[in-house]
Amino acid sequence: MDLNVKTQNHQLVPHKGFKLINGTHDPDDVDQIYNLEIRDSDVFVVTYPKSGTIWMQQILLLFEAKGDVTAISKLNNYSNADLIPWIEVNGNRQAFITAPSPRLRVTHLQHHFMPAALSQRKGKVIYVARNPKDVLVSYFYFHKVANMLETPKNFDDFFEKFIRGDVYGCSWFEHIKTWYSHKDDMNMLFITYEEMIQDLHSAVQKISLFLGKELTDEQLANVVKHSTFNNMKKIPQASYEQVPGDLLNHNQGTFMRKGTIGDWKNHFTVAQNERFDEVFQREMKDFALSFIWDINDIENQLLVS
Ligand code: PPS
Repeated sequence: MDLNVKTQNHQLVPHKGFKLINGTHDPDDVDQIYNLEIRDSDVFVVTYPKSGTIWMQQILLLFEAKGDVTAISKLNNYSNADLIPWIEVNGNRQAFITAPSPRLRVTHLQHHFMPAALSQRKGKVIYVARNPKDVLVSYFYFHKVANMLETPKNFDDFFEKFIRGDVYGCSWFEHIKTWYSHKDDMNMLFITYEEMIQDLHSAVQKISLFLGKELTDEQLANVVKHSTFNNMKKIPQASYEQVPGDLLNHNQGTFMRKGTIGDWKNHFTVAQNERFDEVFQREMKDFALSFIWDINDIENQLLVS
């Protein structure tokens, strides 16, 4: 999420079935994204917040640098988010028009705002999805850290807000269902955070194939090495460490927080979990997608295979 725009209040502004952040997004500008001309080399990473955006940004930057992490570290910017900007943030749409190829961008926007040309199979889209229970927990902590988001009263209150979709990104369920329903209209790779945790090497290989990247085995191995959680945590650009304290309250936590699967178990009460499952079943009943809910699921899967 873009942290470089200082906002005076944390108001979410309803706009065409979505919510924009006052001061960070300009509704008129966001509306014009739909008409952008798209080049075949354009790549949009689409995520619901806290689903692994910065992770994918790091992987794409490493592809461009052929796995050379020093090339990224030398770039004199706040963070990966500046190097692969958010298309919806004030000023970024205009810059996109004349930017040199390849134009790599990220977005949390819903599908209906995005360039119509994507649905004519121009450019590429990578949708990263994450188990919504872990998204909720990650988003709760991020609200405490990020200046432009309202500090949550407590976890219970935030839980209800997330379920209602009363957060930036709106309903997790609507986001994933809408985007997924358009996956065959566009050149889209749909990938999950959990499969990246499970086998980062295979995931990176899959992304590289999708983007038509020609990397040697050694370069690919370097992309993997420098996009692990522990290594990214050490790189200031990848961990938002350089973002000034008035935008990101570093005393309240870190952007690269835990980077794991199943942290929801440390936060949800039994009642909250039952309620979440109920909503999940209702919302996702016609949607054939399964998530790894617990790190032990991976171990069980490995035992079975
Ligand atoms: S944002 O603010 O929406 O752009 O956040 P986003 O980058 O989408 O998500 C942040 C969470 O992704 C975790 N992360 C990673 N996990 C595992 N491996 C790697 N390499 C990695 N990089 C980022 C990050 O720690 C946040 O999740 P939580 O659960 O809070 O740790």
